[in-house]
Amino acid sequence: MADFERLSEEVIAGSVDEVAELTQEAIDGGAEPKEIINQGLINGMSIVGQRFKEGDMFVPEVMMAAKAMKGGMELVEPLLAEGDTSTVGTVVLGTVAGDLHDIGKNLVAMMMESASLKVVDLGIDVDPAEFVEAVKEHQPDVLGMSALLTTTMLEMQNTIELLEEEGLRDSLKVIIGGAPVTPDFGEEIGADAWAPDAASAKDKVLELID
Ligand code: B1M
Repeated sequence: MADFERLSEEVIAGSVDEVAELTQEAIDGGAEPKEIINQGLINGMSIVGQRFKEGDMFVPEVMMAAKAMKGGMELVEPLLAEGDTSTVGTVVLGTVAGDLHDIGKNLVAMMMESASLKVVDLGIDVDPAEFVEAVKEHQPDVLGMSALLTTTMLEMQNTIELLEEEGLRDSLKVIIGGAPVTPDFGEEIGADAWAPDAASAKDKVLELID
Protein backbone atom coordinates (compact mmCIF):
# COMPACT_ATOMS: atom_id res chain seq x y z
CA MET A 1 0.00 0.00 0.00
CA ALA A 2 1.45 3.34 -1.04
CA ASP A 3 2.42 5.70 1.77
CA PHE A 4 0.89 8.95 0.51
CA GLU A 5 1.34 10.66 3.86
CA ARG A 6 5.08 10.11 3.73
CA LEU A 7 5.17 11.19 0.10
CA SER A 8 3.45 14.47 1.07
CA GLU A 9 5.88 14.95 3.95
CA GLU A 10 8.88 14.49 1.67
CA VAL A 11 7.43 17.04 -0.79
CA ILE A 12 7.06 19.49 2.09
CA ALA A 13 10.67 18.75 3.11
CA GLY A 14 11.82 19.39 -0.47
CA SER A 15 13.52 15.97 -0.59
CA VAL A 16 13.97 15.50 -4.31
CA ASP A 17 15.47 11.98 -4.16
CA GLU A 18 13.06 10.63 -1.55
CA VAL A 19 10.05 11.96 -3.46
CA ALA A 20 11.28 10.28 -6.65
CA GLU A 21 11.90 7.01 -4.75
CA LEU A 22 8.52 6.99 -2.99
CA THR A 23 6.72 7.92 -6.21
CA GLN A 24 8.42 5.05 -8.03
CA GLU A 25 7.56 2.67 -5.17
CA ALA A 26 3.93 3.76 -5.34
CA ILE A 27 3.90 3.19 -9.12
CA ASP A 28 5.54 -0.23 -8.77
CA GLY A 29 3.08 -1.11 -6.02
CA GLY A 30 0.18 -0.49 -8.40
CA ALA A 31 -1.17 2.76 -6.97
CA GLU A 32 -3.39 4.81 -9.28
CA PRO A 33 -1.40 7.65 -10.93
CA LYS A 34 -4.16 10.12 -10.07
CA GLU A 35 -4.02 9.09 -6.41
CA ILE A 36 -0.25 9.49 -6.31
CA ILE A 37 -0.65 13.01 -7.67
CA ASN A 38 -3.62 14.14 -5.61
CA GLN A 39 -3.06 12.40 -2.28
CA GLY A 40 0.73 12.53 -2.33
CA LEU A 41 2.34 15.20 -4.51
CA ILE A 42 -0.32 17.90 -4.71
CA ASN A 43 -1.43 17.36 -1.14
CA GLY A 44 2.15 18.07 0.00
CA MET A 45 2.40 21.16 -2.17
CA SER A 46 -0.93 22.50 -0.88
CA ILE A 47 0.40 22.31 2.66
CA VAL A 48 3.55 24.14 1.47
CA GLY A 49 1.33 26.89 0.00
CA GLN A 50 -0.55 27.25 3.25
CA ARG A 51 2.62 27.39 5.36
CA PHE A 52 4.20 29.92 2.99
CA LYS A 53 1.10 32.09 3.24
CA GLU A 54 1.28 31.95 7.03
CA GLY A 55 4.99 32.82 7.06
CA ASP A 56 6.05 29.37 8.30
CA MET A 57 8.00 28.55 5.13
CA PHE A 58 10.25 30.73 3.00
CA VAL A 59 11.05 31.16 -0.70
CA PRO A 60 14.01 28.70 -0.98
CA GLU A 61 12.06 25.99 0.84
CA VAL A 62 9.04 26.50 -1.39
CA MET A 63 11.24 26.26 -4.46
CA MET A 64 12.79 22.98 -3.24
CA ALA A 65 9.34 21.58 -2.49
CA ALA A 66 8.16 22.53 -5.98
CA LYS A 67 11.25 20.90 -7.48
CA ALA A 68 10.60 17.70 -5.53
CA MET A 69 6.94 17.70 -6.56
CA LYS A 70 7.85 18.24 -10.22
CA GLY A 71 10.31 15.30 -10.09
CA GLY A 72 7.52 13.05 -8.86
CA MET A 73 5.11 14.43 -11.46
CA GLU A 74 7.53 13.59 -14.23
CA LEU A 75 7.46 9.93 -13.20
CA VAL A 76 3.68 9.73 -12.97
CA GLU A 77 2.55 11.86 -15.89
CA PRO A 78 3.48 9.36 -18.66
CA LEU A 79 1.20 6.82 -16.92
CA LEU A 80 -1.86 9.02 -16.89
CA ALA A 81 -4.64 7.87 -19.17
CA GLU A 82 -6.04 10.23 -21.78
CA GLY A 83 -8.42 12.55 -19.96
CA ASP A 84 -6.69 12.17 -16.60
CA THR A 85 -4.43 15.09 -17.37
CA SER A 86 -7.35 17.49 -17.45
CA THR A 87 -6.70 20.90 -15.96
CA VAL A 88 -9.22 23.00 -14.09
CA GLY A 89 -8.45 26.14 -16.10
CA THR A 90 -5.82 28.08 -18.00
CA VAL A 91 -3.87 31.09 -16.79
CA VAL A 92 -1.65 33.28 -18.95
CA LEU A 93 0.95 34.77 -16.63
CA GLY A 94 3.81 37.21 -16.94
CA THR A 95 5.83 40.01 -15.42
CA VAL A 96 4.90 43.33 -17.02
CA ALA A 97 6.91 45.39 -19.52
CA GLY A 98 10.15 46.92 -18.23
CA ASP A 99 10.21 44.62 -15.22
CA LEU A 100 12.75 41.82 -14.85
CA HIS A 101 11.69 40.47 -11.44
CA ASP A 102 10.42 36.91 -11.72
CA ILE A 103 11.01 35.09 -8.44
CA GLY A 104 7.55 35.91 -7.10
CA LYS A 105 5.90 35.31 -10.46
CA ASN A 106 7.56 31.89 -10.67
CA LEU A 107 6.23 30.98 -7.23
CA VAL A 108 2.77 32.04 -8.35
CA ALA A 109 3.15 29.76 -11.41
CA MET A 110 4.28 26.83 -9.25
CA MET A 111 1.37 27.18 -6.86
CA MET A 112 -1.10 27.39 -9.73
CA GLU A 113 0.39 24.34 -11.47
CA SER A 114 0.19 22.37 -8.25
CA ALA A 115 -3.55 23.11 -8.21
CA SER A 116 -3.99 21.56 -11.69
CA LEU A 117 -4.16 24.90 -13.45
CA LYS A 118 -2.46 25.09 -16.83
CA VAL A 119 -0.04 28.01 -16.75
CA VAL A 120 1.23 29.68 -19.91
CA ASP A 121 4.19 31.58 -18.52
CA LEU A 122 5.24 34.43 -20.80
CA GLY A 123 8.25 35.27 -18.65
CA ILE A 124 9.47 38.78 -17.84
CA ASP A 125 9.24 42.16 -19.59
CA VAL A 126 5.96 41.26 -21.27
CA ASP A 127 4.43 44.24 -23.04
CA PRO A 128 0.66 44.76 -23.36
CA ALA A 129 0.63 43.62 -27.00
CA GLU A 130 2.33 40.34 -26.05
CA PHE A 131 -0.23 39.70 -23.31
CA VAL A 132 -3.02 40.40 -25.79
CA GLU A 133 -1.51 38.07 -28.41
CA ALA A 134 -1.20 35.31 -25.80
CA VAL A 135 -4.82 35.80 -24.74
CA LYS A 136 -5.90 35.44 -28.38
CA GLU A 137 -3.76 32.34 -28.83
CA HIS A 138 -4.44 30.48 -25.57
CA GLN A 139 -7.91 31.82 -24.65
CA PRO A 140 -7.20 31.59 -20.91
CA ASP A 141 -9.76 31.83 -18.14
CA VAL A 142 -7.48 34.21 -16.30
CA LEU A 143 -4.68 36.64 -17.13
CA GLY A 144 -2.17 37.17 -14.31
CA MET A 145 0.28 40.07 -14.19
CA SER A 146 3.13 40.59 -11.75
CA ALA A 147 5.06 43.83 -11.13
CA LEU A 148 7.76 44.65 -8.58
CA LEU A 149 8.47 48.25 -9.50
CA THR A 150 6.27 51.26 -8.88
CA THR A 151 7.31 52.44 -12.34
CA THR A 152 6.16 49.28 -14.12
CA MET A 153 2.89 48.57 -12.35
CA LEU A 154 1.22 51.09 -14.67
CA GLU A 155 1.77 48.59 -17.47
CA MET A 156 -1.00 46.55 -15.86
CA GLN A 157 -3.41 49.35 -16.64
CA ASN A 158 -2.06 49.65 -20.19
CA THR A 159 -2.61 45.92 -20.68
CA ILE A 160 -6.18 46.04 -19.37
CA GLU A 161 -6.92 49.00 -21.65
CA LEU A 162 -5.53 47.16 -24.66
CA LEU A 163 -7.61 44.08 -23.78
CA GLU A 164 -10.67 46.36 -23.73
CA GLU A 165 -9.74 47.94 -27.07
CA GLU A 166 -9.39 44.50 -28.60
CA GLY A 167 -12.77 43.41 -27.20
CA LEU A 168 -11.15 40.69 -25.08
CA ARG A 169 -11.69 42.03 -21.59
CA ASP A 170 -15.10 40.41 -21.03
CA SER A 171 -13.91 36.94 -21.96
CA LEU A 172 -11.44 36.61 -19.10
CA LYS A 173 -10.65 37.58 -15.54
CA VAL A 174 -7.56 39.56 -14.58
CA ILE A 175 -5.53 39.05 -11.42
CA ILE A 176 -2.58 41.21 -10.40
CA GLY A 177 0.08 41.12 -7.73
CA GLY A 178 3.61 42.00 -6.71
CA ALA A 179 5.10 43.89 -3.77
CA PRO A 180 4.05 47.47 -4.69
CA VAL A 181 0.63 46.48 -6.03
CA THR A 182 -2.34 47.14 -3.73
CA PRO A 183 -5.99 46.10 -3.79
CA ASP A 184 -6.92 49.77 -4.27
CA PHE A 185 -4.72 50.00 -7.34
CA GLY A 186 -6.37 46.84 -8.65
CA GLU A 187 -9.80 48.39 -8.27
CA GLU A 188 -8.64 51.62 -9.87
CA ILE A 189 -7.44 49.88 -13.02
CA GLY A 190 -10.36 47.46 -13.21
CA ALA A 191 -8.63 44.19 -12.30
CA ASP A 192 -10.90 41.41 -11.03
CA ALA A 193 -8.60 40.29 -8.25
CA TRP A 194 -5.43 41.03 -6.33
CA ALA A 195 -3.40 38.65 -4.20
CA PRO A 196 -0.65 39.31 -1.67
CA ASP A 197 1.21 36.01 -2.16
CA ALA A 198 1.49 32.97 -4.40
CA ALA A 199 -0.82 30.68 -2.44
CA SER A 200 -3.53 33.34 -2.25
CA ALA A 201 -3.13 34.01 -5.98
CA LYS A 202 -3.86 30.35 -6.65
CA ASP A 203 -6.90 30.45 -4.33
CA LYS A 204 -8.22 33.62 -5.98
CA VAL A 205 -7.85 32.13 -9.46
CA LEU A 206 -9.74 29.00 -8.41
CA GLU A 207 -12.51 31.27 -7.05
CA LEU A 208 -12.55 33.35 -10.25
CA ILE A 209 -13.04 30.34 -12.51
CA ASP A 210 -15.48 28.53 -10.22
CO1 B1M B 1 14.94 44.67 -7.64
N1 B1M B 1 13.91 46.04 -6.70
N2 B1M B 1 15.53 46.03 -8.95
N3 B1M B 1 16.02 43.25 -8.37
N4 B1M B 1 14.54 43.69 -6.09
C1 B1M B 1 13.12 45.61 -5.57
C2 B1M B 1 11.71 45.19 -6.02
C3 B1M B 1 13.13 46.90 -4.64
C4 B1M B 1 11.92 47.00 -3.70
C5 B1M B 1 14.48 46.95 -3.88
C6 B1M B 1 14.61 48.19 -3.03
O1 B1M B 1 14.91 49.24 -3.53
N5 B1M B 1 14.37 48.07 -1.74
C7 B1M B 1 13.20 48.04 -5.71
C8 B1M B 1 11.85 48.55 -6.22
C9 B1M B 1 11.51 49.93 -5.71
C10 B1M B 1 10.17 50.31 -6.19
O2 B1M B 1 9.91 50.44 -7.34
N6 B1M B 1 9.27 50.51 -5.25
C11 B1M B 1 14.00 47.37 -6.81
C12 B1M B 1 14.75 48.06 -7.78
C13 B1M B 1 14.75 49.56 -7.66
C14 B1M B 1 15.44 47.41 -8.83
C15 B1M B 1 16.27 48.03 -9.94
C16 B1M B 1 15.69 49.30 -10.57
C17 B1M B 1 17.67 48.27 -9.35
C18 B1M B 1 18.61 49.00 -10.28
O3 B1M B 1 19.03 48.44 -11.26
N7 B1M B 1 18.86 50.24 -9.94
C19 B1M B 1 16.37 46.89 -10.96
C20 B1M B 1 15.21 46.92 -11.97
C21 B1M B 1 15.35 45.88 -13.02
C22 B1M B 1 14.06 45.76 -13.81
O4 B1M B 1 13.19 45.04 -13.39
N8 B1M B 1 13.97 46.52 -14.90
C23 B1M B 1 16.23 45.70 -10.07
C24 B1M B 1 16.82 44.47 -10.35
C25 B1M B 1 16.74 43.36 -9.55
C26 B1M B 1 17.49 42.06 -9.83
C27 B1M B 1 17.53 41.70 -11.31
C28 B1M B 1 18.91 42.22 -9.31
C29 B1M B 1 16.73 41.04 -8.90
C30 B1M B 1 15.58 40.29 -9.61
C31 B1M B 1 15.97 38.85 -9.94
C32 B1M B 1 14.79 38.08 -10.41
O5 B1M B 1 13.65 38.33 -10.07
N9 B1M B 1 15.09 37.09 -11.21
C33 B1M B 1 16.08 41.98 -7.88
C34 B1M B 1 15.58 41.56 -6.62
C35 B1M B 1 15.84 40.12 -6.24
C36 B1M B 1 14.85 42.43 -5.77
C37 B1M B 1 14.37 42.18 -4.34
C38 B1M B 1 15.61 42.20 -3.44
C39 B1M B 1 13.62 40.89 -4.09
C40 B1M B 1 12.41 40.65 -5.00
C41 B1M B 1 11.94 39.24 -4.79
O6 B1M B 1 12.23 38.36 -5.57
N10 B1M B 1 11.22 39.00 -3.66
C42 B1M B 1 13.40 43.41 -4.08
C43 B1M B 1 13.45 43.93 -2.66
C44 B1M B 1 12.49 43.18 -1.77
O7 B1M B 1 11.39 42.84 -2.17
N11 B1M B 1 12.95 42.95 -0.58
C45 B1M B 1 13.76 44.33 -5.18
C46 B1M B 1 10.79 37.64 -3.28
C47 B1M B 1 9.49 37.29 -3.97
C48 B1M B 1 9.02 35.90 -3.54
O8 B1M B 1 8.51 38.23 -3.55
O9 B1M B 1 8.36 39.22 -5.85
O10 B1M B 1 7.10 40.25 -3.88
P1 B1M B 1 7.65 39.08 -4.58
O11 B1M B 1 6.42 38.09 -4.92
C49 B1M B 1 5.46 37.70 -3.95
C50 B1M B 1 4.25 38.62 -3.88
O12 B1M B 1 4.52 39.95 -4.26
C51 B1M B 1 3.23 37.95 -4.73
O13 B1M B 1 3.51 36.57 -4.57
C52 B1M B 1 4.92 36.38 -4.48
C53 B1M B 1 5.16 35.19 -3.61
O14 B1M B 1 4.51 35.28 -2.39
N12 B1M B 1 3.15 38.18 -6.17
C54 B1M B 1 1.96 38.00 -6.81
C55 B1M B 1 4.08 38.47 -7.06
N13 B1M B 1 3.56 38.49 -8.29
C56 B1M B 1 2.27 38.21 -8.17
C57 B1M B 1 1.25 38.09 -9.12
C58 B1M B 1 -0.02 37.75 -8.69
C59 B1M B 1 -0.31 37.59 -7.35
C60 B1M B 1 0.67 37.70 -6.39
O15 B1M B 1 -1.05 37.59 -9.53
C61 B1M B 1 -0.79 37.42 -10.90
